[in-house]
Amino acid sequence: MTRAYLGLGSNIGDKTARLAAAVEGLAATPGIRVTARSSDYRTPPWGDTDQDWFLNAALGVETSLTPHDLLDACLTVERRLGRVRERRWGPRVIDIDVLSYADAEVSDARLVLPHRYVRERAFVLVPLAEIAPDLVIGGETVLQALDRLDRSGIEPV
Ligand code: PH2
Ligand code: MG
Ligand code: MG
Repeated sequence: MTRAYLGLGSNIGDKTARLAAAVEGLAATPGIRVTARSSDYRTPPWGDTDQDWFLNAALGVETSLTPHDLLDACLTVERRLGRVRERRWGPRVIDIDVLSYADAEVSDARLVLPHRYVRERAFVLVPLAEIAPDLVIGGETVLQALDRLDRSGIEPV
């Protein structure tokens, strides 16, 4: 079993229900055991700021899946919850990103691990810091990376 971390986000419709359903869907997937779940955080939209606020959360999982199979499991749950891929960084009913997978370094057309932007985004690191403050990503801990970021407007709900 390998420890991995996932980032969840939603900014359309019933965000709380979407995150809960995503956690349930992941937990019901063979080869994935959810071992930690952060609170849900209300976060200002990042990147494309002309959209509704997001609800974000982080999960710790133990998995027997490969990194790419874990990604596919996340995409399957997204699709089941009605995700339609539209504009990059735009609104979405559910987004499930693989943030890290043990010490794996992956970089191909489908998957980059650790996640390309994990250390630059407070909406990812604030929830992650709740469940894994000392997790090392890119040579620094989650808390160290978070120290550099503006976390204003991010509140647990
Ligand atoms: N996801 C994005 C783009 N912007 N902003 C917040 N606050 N939370 C997100 O999950 C998010 C975002 C694309 O994945
Ligand atoms: Mg995604
Ligand atoms: Mg994302």
